[in-house]
Amino acid sequence: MFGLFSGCFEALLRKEELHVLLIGLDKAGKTTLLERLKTLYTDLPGLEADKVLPTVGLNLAHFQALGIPLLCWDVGGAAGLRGIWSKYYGECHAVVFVVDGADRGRFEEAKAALDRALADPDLYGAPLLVLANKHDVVGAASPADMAEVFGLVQLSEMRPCSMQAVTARTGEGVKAAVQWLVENIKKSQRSELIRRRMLAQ
Ligand SMILES: Nc1nc2c(ncn2[C@@H]2O[C@H](COP(=O)(O)OP(=O)(O)OP(=O)(O)O)[C@@H](O)[C@H]2O)c(=O)[nH]1
Ligand SMILES: [Mg+2]
Repeated sequence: MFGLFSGCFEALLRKEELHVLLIGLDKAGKTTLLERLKTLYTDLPGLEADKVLPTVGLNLAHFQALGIPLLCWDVGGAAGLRGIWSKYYGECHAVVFVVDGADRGRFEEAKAALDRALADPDLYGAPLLVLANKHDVVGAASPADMAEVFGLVQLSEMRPCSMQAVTARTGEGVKAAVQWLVENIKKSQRSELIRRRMLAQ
């Protein structure tokens, strides 16, 4: 019986676009990552890293990964723009919090921004992937050290969590990150919550 339900759910997920919200401080590398996702998963290559500008509004990428259609929202991370993040919380299936792993001087600020986001009830249960970006930079913090700083063990009491190293500039680690996202969104009960919320609108 469970197999039948999970099969139906799997079929529904294949039709529905899943929403992934990219947040993090300014200069963390969110838009570079979004453009890399386009290059890896669509026929139209994304912008080269040196063409990417700071984000003021919203950037989007639609693509298919592991047979599932995904829509990524990339919003600006500058201090004055972080208030906009919450507009997307209610409809995102998962959150990706991008950190510049080479900028240890901003880890505290990043952790505070992440904690503020996760305290919002609209993100209840949303799987969280923290990306230690800029892994190509010599001296960048290891994902294990960053997991400690960002308190991943405590965060995973409330939601599925993972910390993974990526290099958005080259794409290193990005496919593994997408695989974690798809697998954890599939397992998450949040998808049903969002579907009901959208049907009610
Ligand atoms: N070395 C290195 N630099 C990167 C990487 N990813 C991004 N960058 C650089 O980091 C800077 C900021 O990248 P963005 O993608 O604009 O950062 P953002 O998080 O979108 O910033 P906002 O739009 O201001 O929130 C740019 O100079 C990028 O080229 C990476 O993997 N390695
Ligand atoms: Mg940006």
